[in-house]
Amino acid sequence: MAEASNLKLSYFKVAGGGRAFPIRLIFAETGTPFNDYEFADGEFAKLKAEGAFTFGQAPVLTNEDTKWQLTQTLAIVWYTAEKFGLDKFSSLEDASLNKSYALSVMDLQAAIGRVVYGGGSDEDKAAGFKKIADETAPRFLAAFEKILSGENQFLLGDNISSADLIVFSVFGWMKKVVFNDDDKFLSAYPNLAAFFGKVVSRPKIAAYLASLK
Ligand SMILES: N[C@@H](CCC(=O)N[C@@H](CS)C(=O)NCC(=O)O)C(=O)O
Repeated sequence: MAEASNLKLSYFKVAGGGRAFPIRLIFAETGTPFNDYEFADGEFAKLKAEGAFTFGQAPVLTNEDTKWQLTQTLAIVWYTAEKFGLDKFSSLEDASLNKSYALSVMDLQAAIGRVVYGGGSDEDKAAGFKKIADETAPRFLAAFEKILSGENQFLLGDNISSADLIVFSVFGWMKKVVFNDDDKFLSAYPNLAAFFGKVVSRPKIAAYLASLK
């Protein structure tokens, strides 16, 4: 097991884990214990009004001893992945690609989020999801398919890194909300389909996913 942690991850209770999901996957994959805290109803608004959060948003990672606090999903992803030994790159170029892939797939997440949380009518949402399925998603799927076309097991080589877990999280969410939880959207992307299989069959990830059922 990795170094014991006094870290608390605070987030909303949302189906699928939302922005906290890739962070939870990093704790799982690195075998790092942490305080996985979900706000009770109304608690976030109360704490936010009291100024408990640096930027008034969640997820928030807090060191329970020092009260050091970190916000922004990707900042938390990169901090935990580096601190607990998941992200170990032999070059600045790979370390930078790791961030580039994560930032890129978060653009896809933002596009989906605008449809899901944008407040449009059911018709607006259906049109938004169709545009994502027909135009936005294929652009990202094709890009990651190409990145995975070589001999590498994962996006940055044969070791899993935080970019893999972010891509896995966002595509998993997209599958649920845009593609009716159907794997068919991967049929034209064999490398990505194989990549998904490799992520879910990692023992600690598999155990974590099983614990959610
Ligand atoms: N870019 C930020 C966005 C964080 C964000 O939008 N958090 C939402 C929940 S998903 C939130 O805290 N909403 C409540 C609020 O803004 O009052 C990140 O990735 O952490």
